[in-house]
Amino acid sequence: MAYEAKKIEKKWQEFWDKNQSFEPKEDYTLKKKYILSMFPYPSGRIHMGHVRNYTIGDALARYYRKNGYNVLHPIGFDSFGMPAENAAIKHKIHPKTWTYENIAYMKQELFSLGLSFSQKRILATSDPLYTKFEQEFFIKMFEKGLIYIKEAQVNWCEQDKTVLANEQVEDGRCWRCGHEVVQKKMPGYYVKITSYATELLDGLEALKDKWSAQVLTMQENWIGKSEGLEFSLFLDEESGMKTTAKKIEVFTTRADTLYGMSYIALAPEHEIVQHLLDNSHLSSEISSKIKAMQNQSQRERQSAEKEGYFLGIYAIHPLSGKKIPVWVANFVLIDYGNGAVMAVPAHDERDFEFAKKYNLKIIKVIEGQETNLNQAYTQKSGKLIQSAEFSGLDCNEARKKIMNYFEDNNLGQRVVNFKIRDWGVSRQRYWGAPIPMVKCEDCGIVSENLENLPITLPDDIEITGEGNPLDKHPTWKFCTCPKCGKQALRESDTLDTFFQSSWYFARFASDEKTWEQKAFDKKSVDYWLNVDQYIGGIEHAILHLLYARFFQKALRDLGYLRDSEPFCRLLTQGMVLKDGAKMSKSKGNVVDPDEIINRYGADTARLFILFAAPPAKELEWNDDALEGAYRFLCRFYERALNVRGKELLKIEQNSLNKEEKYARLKVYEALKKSEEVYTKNFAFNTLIAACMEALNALNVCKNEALEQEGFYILLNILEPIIPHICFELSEKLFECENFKKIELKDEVFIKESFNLAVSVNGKKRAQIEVLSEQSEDEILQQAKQSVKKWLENKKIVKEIYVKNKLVNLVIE
Ligand code: ANZ
Ligand code: ZN
Repeated sequence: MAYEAKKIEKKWQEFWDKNQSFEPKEDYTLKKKYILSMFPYPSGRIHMGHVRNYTIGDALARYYRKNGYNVLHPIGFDSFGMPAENAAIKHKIHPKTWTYENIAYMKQELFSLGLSFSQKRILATSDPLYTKFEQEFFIKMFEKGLIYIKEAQVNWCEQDKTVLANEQVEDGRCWRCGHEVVQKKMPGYYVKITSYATELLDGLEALKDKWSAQVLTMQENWIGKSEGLEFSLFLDEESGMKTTAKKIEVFTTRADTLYGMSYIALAPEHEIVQHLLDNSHLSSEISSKIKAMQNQSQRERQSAEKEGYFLGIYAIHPLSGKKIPVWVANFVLIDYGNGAVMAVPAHDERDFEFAKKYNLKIIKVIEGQETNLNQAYTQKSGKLIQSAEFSGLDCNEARKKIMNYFEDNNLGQRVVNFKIRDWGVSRQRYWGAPIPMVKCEDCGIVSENLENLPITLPDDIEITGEGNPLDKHPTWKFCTCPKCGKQALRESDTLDTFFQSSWYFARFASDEKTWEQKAFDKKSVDYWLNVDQYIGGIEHAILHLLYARFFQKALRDLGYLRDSEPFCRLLTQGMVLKDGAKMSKSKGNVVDPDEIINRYGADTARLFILFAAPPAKELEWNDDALEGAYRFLCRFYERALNVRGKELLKIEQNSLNKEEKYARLKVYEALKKSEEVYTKNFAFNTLIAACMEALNALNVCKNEALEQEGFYILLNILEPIIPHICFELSEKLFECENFKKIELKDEVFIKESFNLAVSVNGKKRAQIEVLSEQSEDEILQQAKQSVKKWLENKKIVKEIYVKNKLVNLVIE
């Protein structure tokens, strides 16, 4: 009987379907595992990256289910977003139609892979029911001050005609379409992620060894905690006349370099600069140069040469009392610290470059190795010089002393700054969750009443790609004020789609029978959360994974959830490559999973993907290896069908010969490895290799009882990876539809050993103990080691090994 993948896979998929084999149980006393692979965007078809992501998750879910856990393994669709609108423009199809057609197709694709997802908890984030609770969270966060409106410079993508969050700008370009991002001043809603900055940072500690170090570092850098001193410099009297401000506040992480300050640099948007511009205190030439700087994006400024202008004013050094010139400079950021820098060219590279260009003083205050000043000495070691009473101190000690001095004398204070910025969530798009806010002439900005939720999208819409279709809709935005009942205007912006993906894992954890009534059913989310194992791409290291961590904490503080971290363990899978490049439509190097499944079957696709590389590493596509995986399954199937007897025969370990013991050992080694692979290191490739080895060993000894036991165990180990064929064979061989857990037998692992005499030139010099499965090479190595002193400076001319008896080494 040949291996008919199609037939077998159809049969078992129907069986699982009919038996609802993968639904989570409602018994909350059972030990649980929540296994989640990041949900897909419904772009139309699944790709190999999805196959990899979901196969890894499925293997884990099946493993735990088989081992007696109550397993939650859900799937959904991240279904709002721009591609649906682009499709609408291109193909004249409604975004909703396009999205839900894609979902239907991809669902069928996913289930054809034999993925053990719950069927009852499938959701799409564009479902009105999902929007309803999302809007509820928005309103609760708004009321709590966790969401606010501000007019600010935003990243604007001309191509997509929408605002982008900082996290969505990659190298100055739109993360989605690659178009250059420009700066634009616009009002919008912001999520106060910064109020959780400390907790988001501190929480990383507990994730060590559970999340990849790379992701942890990326989050740490993005949050960007920085401790230093904030202090004021007063303007001298003459300068003070020119501007209403009397002082400049600066932030420094290097208080030890205070005596090396030789100029102050202000951001072009700094209020003092603005005041000088507005009151014509600067020459027209300099004014226009500064205005040009203001119009540049942060990105342009960073890549441009350092540029700045003396503002004609001076500040007083707080310790020395010296006059310090104040400049405007393009490298100072307005939204970091105080938008002003005490510049120390001797010890900071940027300040140095600027000072060289404009011939400003360079005052060395830390003794470094080098004597000349061709570059800044930026190391945090050395003794202070030219620093009044602090001279002679080690710079690290001096930093503390100087900060203490400032605090003791009310000159300044220690502060902590973060690089992370609040998350702008307003998008001028149609296919998104409407922001549930209303503008009333009398009441101002008011949130919708909860009983009016969800605020849904109108279906009759024209999408042209220009402007926001919701804003242009003839009637949609006209509503009544939830507070006073007067005519009012609905907010026409929709939410960033990352808002939806920030809480879907928690929605999955809630019993679907309560989905209509509430965001979360407390009992079920407390049981299922947090996610025990999350699996997804490294590209989400900051965006999604940071937002989700924030949401978890915010929803905890709103009383919805209990835990502080959403994802207990995180596995970031590597990319799928072909010909060395990431598989992508634009490169034209994609392999369609449907084709593989049609040609070889889902089990072949699954086996190949888990065998080709460890999950965290990149996976290079290889047609031969795919073919190889298929041939292996054919052989495996045919061999298995030779096994006789439905009841496992008893095996007497002592009665086995050497080959048989070896084969049994290989089977049990694979079994032992399986636990470590499924629960700890996910090295599926090595587990599959161990199973192949065991099969080969069984083949050699041809012992019926051993083969029977061997297949029983191997089917058990491999079921999470190649489920259809394993279910089919265990039904055929053992009449079981489920796999019992098999205990490791110690006696199998007792390795047989024997003694060997080791002679040099025929004279016995040592005796060694070797294991029966050791190779001749290994035995000879061990023998030579045991008679090392007789071999010193000698050349071995002959090595004789008499199996199980002796080794003789002949030397010159
Ligand atoms: C004096 C100094 C001397 C500094 C020195 C550094 C080295 P992190 O660590 O990233 O927080 N700075 C402060 N505000 C700034 C702004 N708005 N735009 C650009 N630069 C700004 O960086 C803190 C340092 O960056 C601060 O410490 C300040 O320069 C600069 F040898 O002060 B430092
Ligand atoms: Zn009103």
